[in-house]
Amino acid sequence: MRTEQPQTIRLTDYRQPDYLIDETHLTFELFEDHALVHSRLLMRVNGGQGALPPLVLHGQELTLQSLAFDEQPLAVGDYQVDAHSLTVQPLTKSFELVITTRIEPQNNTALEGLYKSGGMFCTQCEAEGFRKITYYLDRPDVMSRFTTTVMADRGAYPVLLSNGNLIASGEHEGGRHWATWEDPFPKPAYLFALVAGDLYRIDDSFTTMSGREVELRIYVEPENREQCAHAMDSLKRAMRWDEQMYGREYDLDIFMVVAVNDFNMGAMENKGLNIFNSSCVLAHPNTATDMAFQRVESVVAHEYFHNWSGNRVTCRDWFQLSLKEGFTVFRDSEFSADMNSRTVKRIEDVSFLRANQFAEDAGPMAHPVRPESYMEISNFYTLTIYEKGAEVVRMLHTLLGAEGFRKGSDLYFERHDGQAVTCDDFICAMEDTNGVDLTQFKRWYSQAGTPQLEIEGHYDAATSSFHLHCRQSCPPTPGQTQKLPFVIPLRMALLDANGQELPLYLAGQTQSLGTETVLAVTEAEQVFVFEQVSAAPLPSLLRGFSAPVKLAYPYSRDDRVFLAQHVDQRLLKVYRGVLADSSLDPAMVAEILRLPSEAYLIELAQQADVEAIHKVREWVRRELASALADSFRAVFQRLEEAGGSYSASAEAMARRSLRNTVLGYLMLTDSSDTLLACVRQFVEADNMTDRQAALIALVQSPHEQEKQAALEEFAQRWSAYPLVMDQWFSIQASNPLPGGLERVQALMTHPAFNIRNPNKVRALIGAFANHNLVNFHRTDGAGYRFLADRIIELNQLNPQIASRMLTPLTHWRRFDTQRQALMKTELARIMACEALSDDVYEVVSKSLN
Ligand code: 0A1
Ligand code: ZN
Repeated sequence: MRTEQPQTIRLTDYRQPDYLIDETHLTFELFEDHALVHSRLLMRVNGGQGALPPLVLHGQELTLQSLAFDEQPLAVGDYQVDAHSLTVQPLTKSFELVITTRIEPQNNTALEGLYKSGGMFCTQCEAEGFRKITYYLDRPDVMSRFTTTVMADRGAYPVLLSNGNLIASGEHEGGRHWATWEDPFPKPAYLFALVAGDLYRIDDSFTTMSGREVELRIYVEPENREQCAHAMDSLKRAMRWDEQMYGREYDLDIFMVVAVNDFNMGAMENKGLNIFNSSCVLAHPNTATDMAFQRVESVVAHEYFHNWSGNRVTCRDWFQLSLKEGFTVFRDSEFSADMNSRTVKRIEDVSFLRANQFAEDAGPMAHPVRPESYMEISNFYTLTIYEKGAEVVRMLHTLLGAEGFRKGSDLYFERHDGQAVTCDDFICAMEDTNGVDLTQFKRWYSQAGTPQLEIEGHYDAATSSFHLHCRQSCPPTPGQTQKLPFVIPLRMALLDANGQELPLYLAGQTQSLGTETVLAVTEAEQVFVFEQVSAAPLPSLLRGFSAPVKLAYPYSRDDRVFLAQHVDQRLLKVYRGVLADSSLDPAMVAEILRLPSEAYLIELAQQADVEAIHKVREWVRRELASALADSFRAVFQRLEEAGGSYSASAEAMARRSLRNTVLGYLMLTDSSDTLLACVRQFVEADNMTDRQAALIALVQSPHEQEKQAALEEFAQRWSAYPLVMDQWFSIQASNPLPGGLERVQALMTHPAFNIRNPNKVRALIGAFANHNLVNFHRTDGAGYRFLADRIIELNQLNPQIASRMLTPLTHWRRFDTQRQALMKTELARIMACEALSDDVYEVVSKSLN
């Protein structure tokens, strides 16, 4: 057990920095067994009269080689160094500090700071990785102009990149070369980036709305050169969209994207030099599924959008993380909605939020969109900050309307360009442009937990009025027992017996609100009275999921079927009708056929019975499969005929989505024809979406021979493609058939598996613990023990990934007492480890509390 606790950082302790850094000049000498970082900082005291405060620079895992103040080398007694900082006493208000540190990128398995991914050097500095490169004021409110020189062996590292524009380059003796990059925009250190490697470059260009020409470059390892077209295309569409929808233009002459195989997250928005997990760049129909194509599109857009929401206007401190992340996720999801089917995108986002963010909000790590404290900031790149944060921005958009929202965002960007600001500043810009008071709305930023909204409707025939009684509450979360009412935008309509929307007249208002409106629920209890309602209506509530709440309305079963489709009475009939209607969007039909995920059903339950949930869900799937078999066959046939050869269009993706959903159902019926069709699809598919869908259906089927043959064939054919092998691992890890743990343990020794690669960890260990619930929650606790062992191993190698893998164990309160005990035993075992990282310590200690 570690003896000393990590420090807790609190929002209320925020203070302005004592010193500022006007210019940062870096020189990197890269070698195989170490790197030297020379840093020259032009600094000055931040305001303040009187005595100069000591200068405390952040620094971690650095070997200090030399330190000079205004060209005077400092002797050992002139400064103090500990594990986290370097302290010196400045004697003048402004000064130049020159520091040389030595680091070992080749031994950096945490993938934070400067590290090696395969044969390439790269960086990841958000949130606090820069301090592992050199001593610095590593906080987002210290913004500086950077100039960076990279020196390395020309043969092994022909490409040398950093932020901004290339201003000079040249040769050194001994086969080495160098390049100097200058970034004209002041930025915090977390947006710094450097890349050195042997990379292939794909070029394109973009003309901005003011007519400037921007060079676009994607750098990848040479074998991936054919897989970049979709990312480049997405980038150009994102650039155009941000001009059209937000009036935001790109600001440098060059925009670069680099794909790396070893990366803790999806991607990083470093100024002018985005670094991506290769899984979020590479996409070719032969190797990537339609889902992967959509992910590439949205992540490329997300990182690009950060250039304004994050870089030009950045965060004052890390408590404001959602300021950039919530806003940027909202922006990227609107972009995806505009590029694809808006409805399908919304359903996907909402399902994901409900299954995962709601669980986070109900667990031991629950925190507000603006947290109040943390031990390790890396633990706060959460679904609450990103997805719930985006819902909060979406609610503002709903309440202010598209135009009001746009005016607010224009003012926000204009007022705060070049600044490091807070969520309050964002809200203030919205208030100032729209003349509204959002004080109560801001509780979404300060109160954690998922609000409950209970609504009852009463019709009064005597007065032709309909009363909507709304009651809101929010469960307690760690550190917050009492909650005040939120502002909940409730988009709603009233339907008559034919499913027609009725005109809405709120009591006391003379004008009709039209047939759909957004009510603001602001009180703990509140009644809305609608008049001129001639018969008892059926309310349609929380349309478009207008607020991230749990809605309870005592709908009858009939009401629900009616809401899904106005005419039919029974679910099967609804499904049959939907399947027969070839005019419907196939992607939408696929969504309708998708049952709620096991994770969502567990989230809904007070105490979840994992086996019962799995069995009942499987039983429903089988029942649907046999009752609707004819309809499914007809659809499968119809879509095959419509199919033709591969296309990447939205329509073709929608068809594949429905056809493969239907194939999944058909494979649950005992039909040899279907088995043949599935094997044929696996063998003959001209794209990865269809091939993978067939493989999943085979793997989850009882047909051992066909399954093994397909798995082997797949592994042989794609062994040279790491991202395809990730799919192969993940399909097997998610297979709910008995023996799941043993299969995963065997795969750990497969030559393509590597615990140092985060994508592999997610594909095998993550998929098992998060998507194979019956096997993970085995009653003998072996699933938990396996996960805890891997976390202990990862804690040494990569604390961020170790900590992320902990999530399923932290939800122990959801399960029966026997499982709770087993899960807690594993958490306690992890807690007892020596040398526990801050990352793992924070999550384990909070979940055992
Ligand atoms: N800002 C990035 C996410 C990111 C955060 C941390 C990282 O390393 C620990 C890497 C990326 C984004 O939102 O895309
Ligand atoms: Zn982001």
